[in-house]
Amino acid sequence: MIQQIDNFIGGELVAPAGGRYLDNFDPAVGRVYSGVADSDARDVERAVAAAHAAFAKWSATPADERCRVLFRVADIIERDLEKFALAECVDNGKPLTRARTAEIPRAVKNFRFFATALLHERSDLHVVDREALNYTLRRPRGVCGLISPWNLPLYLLTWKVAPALAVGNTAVAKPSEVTPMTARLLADACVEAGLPAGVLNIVHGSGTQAGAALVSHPAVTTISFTGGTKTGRAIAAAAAPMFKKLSLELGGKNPNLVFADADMGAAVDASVQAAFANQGQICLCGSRVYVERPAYDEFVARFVEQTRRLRVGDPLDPATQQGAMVSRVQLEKTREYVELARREGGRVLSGGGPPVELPTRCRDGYFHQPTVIVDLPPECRVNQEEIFGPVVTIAPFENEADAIKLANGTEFGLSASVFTRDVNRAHRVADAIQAGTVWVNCWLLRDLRVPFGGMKQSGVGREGGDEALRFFSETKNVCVKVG
Ligand code: TXE
Repeated sequence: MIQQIDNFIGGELVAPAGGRYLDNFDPAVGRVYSGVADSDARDVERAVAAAHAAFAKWSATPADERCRVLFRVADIIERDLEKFALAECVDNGKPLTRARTAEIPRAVKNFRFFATALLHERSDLHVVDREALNYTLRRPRGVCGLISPWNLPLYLLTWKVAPALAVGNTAVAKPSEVTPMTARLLADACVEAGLPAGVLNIVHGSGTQAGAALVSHPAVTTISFTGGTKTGRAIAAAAAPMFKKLSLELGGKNPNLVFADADMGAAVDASVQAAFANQGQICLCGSRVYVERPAYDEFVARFVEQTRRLRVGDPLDPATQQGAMVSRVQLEKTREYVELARREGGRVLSGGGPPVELPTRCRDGYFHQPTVIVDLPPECRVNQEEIFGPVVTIAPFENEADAIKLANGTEFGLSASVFTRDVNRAHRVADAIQAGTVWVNCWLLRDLRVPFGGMKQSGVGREGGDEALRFFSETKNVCVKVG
């Protein structure tokens, strides 16, 4: 009998109203290893009612007590790090080492950061001559709907849960149906930490059924979503007529610009990381690399050599650097894009198909080699659409203006990296790139204090730091006449 993952509603594990479960696959072996509640509007109704009932008390709980509870949740995840890391690895296919050293510790940090950030919040006071005082109150918004994807399952879920709860909201979370296991463990951590029943509820199931019911529920005031741009569009359309407060973190097609004066070794290291970390399944991955012409040949040779050395294998093996892709759908999508690249005139310099050697256990897993493609024009589909797999394209550019034009030449605007030793150019180019985050001589150095989000079709709104606390708060001005 495989484990069935139930919903977490009102502090208890509850079977879905319809009694149905979706298959949950271990992508490294290509087999079902658990079932996940296939919830519908009835389950969402129940979860929203529990969140609604818990709101008055939780929002009135002193901030330092809320902070203490969230800290306890962080401590429990940290204590059980191995259990969480294994769950994320088996659900998602990512190397266990990555889950253990990056994703789960970052989820712990989310809870600690937002719990303490709350204690440092300031409020504004504006004085109008001797006539009036205006002060600004920030209050929790009520029940928040938190919808998260499968690529960084616990990190992106807690990135929403922690600030929403810290501010005093209650929440109904809908994790990705493809990777539900860490959310299931989070429910246990919340109970053990003493989080009052109903403050966090977790409803599992498909996006079109459970997710859509959450978005359209009239008692859910606020929706925070991370996922694909197409889904974001559907959610925005459903939420807009109800005037819900909305944050959308969507896809990316992020450029890496490497100027000829850059430290080539560092640029190659960071660009390989940016292209293939988490099998290329991070919205911030640098999937289009542009290199200044004089450095192009050297960069490509070093990049390909380093890519070939990446070890693809069993995610449980500590030596593995590239695990399995999350699902058969994602694997097929990646294969189709590689075929498309060939038809569009691209030359595959490395990878391009399944790995040659895999342990027997992983024979039916969803693996794809890290793949490097050159000779594709900037406007082709492979250079315009988000693949979300281990595929990178490299092309030359002639000068700074050309580099900026290429960087900005897609409908996305999530992040970018610039590699140069010229500090003036670094600032100039960073300013000209249309992206929510620009890294200079690095990739994915994250600071939870800074605003995070995308321009153009990469999203609406900003999360992170104060922005998150403000997003999950209602703002009210009180004007008091003096004298
Ligand atoms: O994302 P979805 P998927 C991108 C990436 C990937 C594509 C699809 O390009 O290939 O999205 O991946 C829920 N109403 N990113 O299918 O469908 C869904 O159940 C309400 C980028 O996983 O957007 C899940 O919980 N909810 C990304 C969540 O939305 C709905 C990370 C995300 O699912 C819904 C992951 C609906 N109508 C994928 N439909 C990033 N930017 O980090 C789905 N959902």
